[in-house]
Amino acid sequence: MSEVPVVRFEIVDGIGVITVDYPPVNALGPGVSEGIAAAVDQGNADPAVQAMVLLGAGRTFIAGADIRRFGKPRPPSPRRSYDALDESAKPVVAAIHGYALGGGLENALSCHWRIAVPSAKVGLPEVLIGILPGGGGTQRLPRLIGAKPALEMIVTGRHVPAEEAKALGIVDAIIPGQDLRAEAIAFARSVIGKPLRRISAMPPAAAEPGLFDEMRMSIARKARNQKAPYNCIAAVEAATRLPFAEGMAEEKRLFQELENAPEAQALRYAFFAEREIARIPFLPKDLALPEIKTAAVVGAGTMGGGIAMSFADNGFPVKLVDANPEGLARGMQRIRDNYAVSVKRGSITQTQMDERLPRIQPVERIEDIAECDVVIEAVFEQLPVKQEIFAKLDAVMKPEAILLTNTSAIDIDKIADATKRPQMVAGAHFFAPANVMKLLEVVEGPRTAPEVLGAAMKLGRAIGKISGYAGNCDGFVANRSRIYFTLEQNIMVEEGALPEQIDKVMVDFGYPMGPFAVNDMSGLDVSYFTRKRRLAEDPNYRTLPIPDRLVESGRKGQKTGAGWYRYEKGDRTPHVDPVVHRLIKEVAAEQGIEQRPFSDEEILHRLLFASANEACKILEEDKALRASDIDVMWLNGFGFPRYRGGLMFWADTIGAQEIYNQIAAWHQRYGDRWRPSALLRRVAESGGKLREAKAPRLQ
Ligand code: T1G
Repeated sequence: MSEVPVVRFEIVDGIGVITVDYPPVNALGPGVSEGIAAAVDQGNADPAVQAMVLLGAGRTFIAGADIRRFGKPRPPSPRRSYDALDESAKPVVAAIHGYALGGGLENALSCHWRIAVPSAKVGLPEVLIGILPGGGGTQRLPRLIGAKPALEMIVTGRHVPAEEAKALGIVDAIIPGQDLRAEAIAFARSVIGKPLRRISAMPPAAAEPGLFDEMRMSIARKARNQKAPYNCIAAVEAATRLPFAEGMAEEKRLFQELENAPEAQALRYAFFAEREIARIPFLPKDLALPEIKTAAVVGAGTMGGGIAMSFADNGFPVKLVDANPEGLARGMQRIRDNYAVSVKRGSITQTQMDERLPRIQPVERIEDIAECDVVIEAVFEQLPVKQEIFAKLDAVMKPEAILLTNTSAIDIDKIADATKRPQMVAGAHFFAPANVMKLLEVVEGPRTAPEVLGAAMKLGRAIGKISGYAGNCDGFVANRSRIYFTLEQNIMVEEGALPEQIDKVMVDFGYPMGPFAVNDMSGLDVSYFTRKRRLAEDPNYRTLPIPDRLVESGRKGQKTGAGWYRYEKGDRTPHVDPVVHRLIKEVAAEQGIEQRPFSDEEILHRLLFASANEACKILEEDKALRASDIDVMWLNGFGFPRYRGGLMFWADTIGAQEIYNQIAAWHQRYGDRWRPSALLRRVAESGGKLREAKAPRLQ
């Protein structure tokens, strides 16, 4: 229990003001719920108090239960805030700014009125951390707004903006929010004497027939292998069948089934890992970072356009440069088309499109971006081309400008060599499509200044990305940690596993698509030319004869109607193709490879053990900071199933010792590509957790 009260109670002209003050987000940490209950009881006992308001200090209302307390023993709360608020004899108004999420919204739903500022967001996102609302949200929200909208909110966990919350009936009024406290007190004064509206007293919510089965069917693919979404549905269903108290008991039962389940543990881990990745412990806390207000992107191709959209989507004016006028026009048209598709899909409004598009200014001359605070180069993945661009940028950009490259593999220092200011150069590796994928690898070159590294990390967050640190090496962290996944994927096909078998294993494991179907979608020729380039650089490079043969026979994937799979015209559904089976057998025979059957387990382990081993090597070399960072990269860059926590979190469900033993055996059988990482061996011998592994420089 912190010394400083986390809940304050003051009386202002007959109105009891209950303020939750538990930074950073007023989560329901130790003493908060009890503090609210005590304040409500105090207000009810004090004749000077006619009504009360509940609000949060700082930047937000209550952002929910303290997630750090889950999975740990918690002393039973003598009196929960929800009950005290619900039973209050005097009206209580929840005044919401920032976020009212989870237990925060549940406290507000236990109040008799709710008001919010225009920028506020409300939601019950518990399903996103593998649980369900455990403070009455599944019983109160359906009663207040109806079963269908409540079900949608609880099963998706989405944050609902204030205006929509008003339209749904969650909040009763939108207040300007210039002076939240004064406006809340005024509203509380206006409801004195009005009948108290207790949601718990409302009858079970009505629901159209089939509502819950429809929802179960609609989430079947996305929620496979998961339990929380289904328990959410069952809890809301209970709100349509049971009286309030019994519904609360059912909610509790369904909640307890989830709290310590592997799914919830993995999702909690992912929540905090995605916050931890922002920290670079070797950067001084008080490091002054240059402010970035204006940006430019060089290269109006698919990546350049997506990067420019990320800036515009987050309020930044951005100049898009391309020396080729047709290329620039095509790039701008692609951006307009992308926005139009998003409006059509309803993921953004026409107003948002009209606000964002003008922020992207197409320019042909590189001189026209000289005053921008940061520039991101996104041209062809060829060193000479990038060096030419950086030499030009060095000549025209203002001295304090930060120069970033979107290369996915080229040595940052070789690019920085083209400038007289290598300390201002770093990598900013976006993932395709750049305006959608949340992951951004910020690559530190050997001469990158700490301010530049810090500023690039911060910039990533400012444009809605999850910035992750990466050291300068081939493939940086994300792609490098997946190199052996791709190699094993292809070698197992040479040895007898079928592409569709491998894809089924990974889809059953939880991936949205299998690796071969993903290859067909992104085009087999892209990696074909990468392999050719690498073979030219290194004669010992392990080629992949089967995908090479596919490309050389014109099968480049979806775009040619055939790749690893066959595709019907205008349809992206992959169909197994006996032509590919024959080609695989031919190449294996030519290579003298005896083919054999594969178990699903061997397939899964070959792909993910190889990746975990390489992830350990990346950490050993200080090219990544934490194993949990690599997990965040797999979750947000490669579609790794979130409810499994990430590559290293999943590896711990197998155990470092078992993984090490298997890799050591494969090293004997297959040779150097399976050389076990020393870090992996150390973790195995110490009985440690791979997800807790860190780079030597952080030890
Ligand atoms: N518990 C503990 N710490 C939390 C927290 C929480 N609920 N929410 C945020 N933090 C920490 C976070 O780790 C970070 O710490 C700092 O606050 C800032 O967060 C009974 C069972 C509110 C939208 O799921 O979605 O209620 O890294 O970097 O980007 O039914 O945080 O600085 O040390 O994310 O501005 C339900 C989770 C809980 C909301 C703000 N609530 N939080 O985003 O800041 S379950 C949630 C968020 C529950 C009840 C049930 C976001 C945010 P640090 P941040 P942000």
